[in-house]
Amino acid sequence: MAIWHTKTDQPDIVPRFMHWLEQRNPGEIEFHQAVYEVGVNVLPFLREHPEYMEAAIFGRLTEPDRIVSFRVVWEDDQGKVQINRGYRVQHCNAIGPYKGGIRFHPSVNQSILKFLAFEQTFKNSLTGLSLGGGKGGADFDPKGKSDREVMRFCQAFMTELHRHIGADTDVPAGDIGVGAREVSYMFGQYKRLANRFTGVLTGKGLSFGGSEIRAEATGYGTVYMMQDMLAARGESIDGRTAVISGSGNVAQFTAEKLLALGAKPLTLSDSSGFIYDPAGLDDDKLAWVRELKNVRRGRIKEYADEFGCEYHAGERPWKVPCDMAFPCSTENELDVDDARTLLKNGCIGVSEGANMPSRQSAIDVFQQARILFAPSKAANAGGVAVSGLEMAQNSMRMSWSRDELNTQLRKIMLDIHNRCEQYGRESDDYINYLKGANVAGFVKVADAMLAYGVM
Ligand code: NDP
Ligand code: 2IT
Repeated sequence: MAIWHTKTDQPDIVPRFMHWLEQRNPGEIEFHQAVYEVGVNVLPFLREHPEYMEAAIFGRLTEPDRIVSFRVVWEDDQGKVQINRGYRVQHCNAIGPYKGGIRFHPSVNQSILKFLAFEQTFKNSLTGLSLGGGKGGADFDPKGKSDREVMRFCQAFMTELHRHIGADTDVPAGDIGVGAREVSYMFGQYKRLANRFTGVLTGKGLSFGGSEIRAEATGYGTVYMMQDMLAARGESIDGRTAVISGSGNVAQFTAEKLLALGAKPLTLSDSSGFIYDPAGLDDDKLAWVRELKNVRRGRIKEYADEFGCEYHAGERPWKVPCDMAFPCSTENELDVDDARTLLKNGCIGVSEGANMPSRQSAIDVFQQARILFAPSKAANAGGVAVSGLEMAQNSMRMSWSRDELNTQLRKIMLDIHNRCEQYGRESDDYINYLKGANVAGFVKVADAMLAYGVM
């Protein structure tokens, strides 16, 4: 199918574009959703910028530079041969090497990785660093696997992936199911195969090229974004209640930063259910959660048993009354009914730690009610930003201090907030952070693509 073209003055530009995209990428519903979320702002913006339209920049950006898909074969502890499918979506390297996480989860498929890689390109642009967009993963489920099984899987996965990545080509990192353990196994295998010690992955251990603050960065950044949105309305986080979903990397450090700023986190969740602790988490309870999730790899239900609070099996936490909501587990975990419930209960702001956790209909509810809403590509950009700083440190073969990195992260998040404000302020003064993030992220990439000519 030929590349999409239309006249800029057509009123139905968004549905026409989406029709073209859906025909071209049948069945990839998460990818359609992610493109719509950007297109709904960027396509009308093109009316004032026909140079981008004539060069078909947005259409080109919906086609990844390349997708690598490969077989991953490994042996489990019983000696049985297991087969998984691995991918790397190298979406766009217009402004820097492909950069983005690796996800290990049974739901991983091409549509999910295309949506994540597409989002990553705009997110990475927003950080102000020189980072292109990519994403990878496999339909491997680390749950219930022994450390040795995870190690053998990671080594088998990297045995193919290593030929497609490199410190100046494509730099993967963690995502769902991929944390310090998995990054270490993959980095070790890359180093062995390539016989090179380079910054080819981020999120590494501190003794082998990792960066201070990388583990904390996504969660901290998600809270900094909420802090900046509240400040723009002359308000603060101190004393406010927060509902958090997830209990992995992003959720844990969202809770940690909220506590440091005087807020009260009330919930955490995993794919089995959520805990509601009306007394609020504290530093000791959070340390216990860290041990539960990162060392023992147990279920969040155990928190309710340990600290004597409510556990809601098979449910998400959005019905718990709160001032602020932080979805930090996965895509489409917050729907239109959840959004209405949050509003009814007095929620004044949402900052997305996960990627695309709110459905479009939920976003519409938040924006129509004029509450604060920071979309994932702005709110969770702190993680990849500190990955960018890890790459810079690796290139220099030096390390910055924790304080230095936290100061840089804080400034990057404030700059992102301000870029969203610059492009997203509406006639009634409401800051549409989604529009701001989409347009600001697009413009930088689009200008680079225009400069390169037709390719
Ligand atoms: P983790 O693997 O550390 O934690 C994931 C958490 O989400 C777990 O509590 C997990 O529960 C839950 N979860 C995962 N899938 C589902 C599902 N289908 N339904 C319900 N719960 C689910 O991952 P991260 O914390 O790193 O990632 C969380 C989100 O943040 C993802 O959307 C990721 O893309 C995004 N993100 C991560 C960044 C990072 O630096 N790590 C950076 C930017 C965004 P269970 O254990 O039961 O599966
Ligand atoms: O979604 C994301 O931004 C990540 N999983 C982190 C990517 C990175 O390269 O640090």
